[in-house]
Amino acid sequence: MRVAVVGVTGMVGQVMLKVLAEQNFPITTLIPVASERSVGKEIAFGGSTYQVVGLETAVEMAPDVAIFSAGGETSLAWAPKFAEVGTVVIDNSSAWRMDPTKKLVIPEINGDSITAEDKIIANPNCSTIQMLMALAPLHKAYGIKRVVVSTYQSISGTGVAAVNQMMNERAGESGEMAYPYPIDQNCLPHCDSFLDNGYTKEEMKLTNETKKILDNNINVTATAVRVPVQGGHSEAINVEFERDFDLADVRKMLHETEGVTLQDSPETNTYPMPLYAAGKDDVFVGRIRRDESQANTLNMWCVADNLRKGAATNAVQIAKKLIANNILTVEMA
Ligand code: 11C
Repeated sequence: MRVAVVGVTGMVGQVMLKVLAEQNFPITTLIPVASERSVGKEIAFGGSTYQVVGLETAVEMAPDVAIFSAGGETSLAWAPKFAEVGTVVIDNSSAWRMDPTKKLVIPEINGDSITAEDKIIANPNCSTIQMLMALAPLHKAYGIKRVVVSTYQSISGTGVAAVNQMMNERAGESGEMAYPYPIDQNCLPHCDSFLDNGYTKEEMKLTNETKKILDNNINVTATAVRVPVQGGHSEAINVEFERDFDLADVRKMLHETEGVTLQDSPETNTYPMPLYAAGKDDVFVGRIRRDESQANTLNMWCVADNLRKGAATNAVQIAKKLIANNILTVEMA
């Protein structure tokens, strides 16, 4: 399979290469794609070296799959050009997520909805993916009415400029600011830009993407906060169900969910933390307890590597789903 990775030099692009290699994705040719200033750079992958090409060249090569992590504008302009030459595009940006003609996919939840007609497939936002991995099995069992979520999002979600800002602050040096304020020793209740309703785009992604992926009847209200953690997003999730639940059943269900790891033993201080989720593909869930202030309501804590299951891993899993469901066929040597 000929696979283009668009935005290969970025943070998500680099993790994408790692995940493609780890998951033994059947690549015959890698097409690393980046902006003009990176064209010609060499990328090592799977024992071979590949030269970075520009978008136009990549379209001419008509890859089987193109995984985009190059920002919304690039996706809007270029994904349709790849689709026209028959490439299936898996897009990490927010450009196509809420387009009613495009599928928004977490493979474990709605991966089987993809058909051969879907030429541009959207990867959800990182904070939505990890929350829904934890909520999907519980929705099936008890029916979710409403979710109140507060996020604690790492700076790698913003990109390399934010990592540089925090490292400069820690070193006592000045430099380019990715945020309007210092991030080290601080928390910014501000992820992505503000909207007219007073929420941020990041907060509304949690609301709108949940409705599109899981159930349009679920109401979500969110507060998204940037914290001085380099990698891994955490979420405090309060969820109200239609029906009552048993805590032991909830734990069992999450324990048995593929892609979810239960870490929930207060007696041994066992709970998920971003430091230990780094480099892992699973979503970690713990601190599961009944909300004693309201009927049929649960509190939990959920952590994942935002560049892995929140971005690269989910995208590669979508590509694998296309193969498993015979939407893309791998030619045997
Ligand atoms: C963050 N979730 O952590 C963002 C990063 O809509 O794909 C990804 C933004 C997006 O700030």
